[in-house]
Amino acid sequence: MRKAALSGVMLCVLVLAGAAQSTTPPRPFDAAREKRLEWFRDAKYGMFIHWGLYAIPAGEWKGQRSLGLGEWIMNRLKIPVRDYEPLAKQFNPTKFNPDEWVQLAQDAGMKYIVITSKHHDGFALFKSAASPYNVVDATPYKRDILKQLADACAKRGMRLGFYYSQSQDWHEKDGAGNTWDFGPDQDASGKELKNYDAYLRGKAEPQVRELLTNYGPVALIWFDTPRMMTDLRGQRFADIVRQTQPNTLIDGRLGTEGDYRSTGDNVIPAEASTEAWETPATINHTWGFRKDDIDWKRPGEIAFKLVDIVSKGGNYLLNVGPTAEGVIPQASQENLRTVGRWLKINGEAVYGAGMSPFGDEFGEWTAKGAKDVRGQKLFLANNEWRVTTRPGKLYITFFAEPRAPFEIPAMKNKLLRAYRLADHAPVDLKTENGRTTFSLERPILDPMATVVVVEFEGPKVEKQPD
Ligand code: FHN
Repeated sequence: MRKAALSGVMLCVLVLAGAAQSTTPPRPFDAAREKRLEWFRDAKYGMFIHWGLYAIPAGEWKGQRSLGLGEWIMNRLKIPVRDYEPLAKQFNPTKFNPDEWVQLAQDAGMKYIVITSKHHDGFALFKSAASPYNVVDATPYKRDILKQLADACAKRGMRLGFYYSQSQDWHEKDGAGNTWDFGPDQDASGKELKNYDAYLRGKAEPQVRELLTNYGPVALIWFDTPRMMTDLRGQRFADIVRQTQPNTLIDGRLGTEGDYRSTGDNVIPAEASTEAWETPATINHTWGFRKDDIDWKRPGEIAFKLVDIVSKGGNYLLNVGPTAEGVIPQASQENLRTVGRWLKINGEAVYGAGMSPFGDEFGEWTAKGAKDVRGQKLFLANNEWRVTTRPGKLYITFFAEPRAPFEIPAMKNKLLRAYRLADHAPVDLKTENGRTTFSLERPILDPMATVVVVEFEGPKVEKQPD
């Protein structure tokens, strides 16, 4: 019965695992790429920052509320460049304190920061010779945001990467995306109607070169929404990165040549993967600040998503959206810091930890053909516990009181001992008929997430055949 159910599940997995993630097949082993990825694979948790002129309207334009993402307001309301561009004259983030931002990321337990250097609206948060539409040349603030953040990161040992919208640039007549001022990018047959290469060569490529030249070591470039990004065009960006800073990672949305896979926004795959990957995620429902969105993810949700992702082999890049003044909303800060306090005690289960050797704990594909909100086959997730690993150790993180007694998934290795990670209190293991169980004192130590370490013989879990 169990076998039949499992093979049904396996079938769905074969058909659909790619659908929840990327459609590209796993790439051959590349030693140089693996070396570049070493820090990324250990880091697990990063801070995404979406900041730009869109923080000024913050979801409302001339009394009209724009729906959806705060940073898309120009596009959603079809605001002409001549009306949107003057926002730069109001951009004066006097409360921006880069040290506080980096401190927040550190308090939160995040190991890298990725900030929007230029989003789709075309405005750069850095001094650029390629376009005067930047924070130094076009605003009363006049100071390079990225330079200040790069200095603060360097001082505090925080890795810094830059988001760069390579394709969409609504400010430029030849960039992709601004159909309301400059007409469609392509006709129905796919023929390009703008001089897209003029934009790429005149603004995007030089700006990416500036980012890689003027701010010290760049952990990664986070390209996004690769429209009309042919292999040749993508390769031009990849060449700039590789030639300027060979250790800089390229995310999965350049359109070609990424070092790791980026999932869809807020998408956590149903299953584990050995390929490096990252989930970019919002902490409320927008990336750029919106004054009406205060629906923050709670610390428990954030902790669950982080451990869920790590147990599947990925990284969690969690976004904050600062206000136009330069303040990261207080409530989101508090939630991040709560998770950071948990990580201070339980980080061994997260940083540098390996994925689950099991997988059944993730849940199963529905057998009834139901679809999720994205129209894909529904995965019925189990969110009670997750497993991460280090040589000779399993970290079982409980997000709810475990069923008592809790049965450790079957494995061939001899189990040696168990204890709570937070206080090292021993946990008794009981083995009967080849099944090992334990019970935790109630209520469990930390209702947000309690980690039990189980030590076993040998470096790696050897699974029992089903
Ligand atoms: O259009 C962008 C969006 O504004 C945001 O930057 C996200 C982050 O992953 N990327 C695009 C949508 O996928």
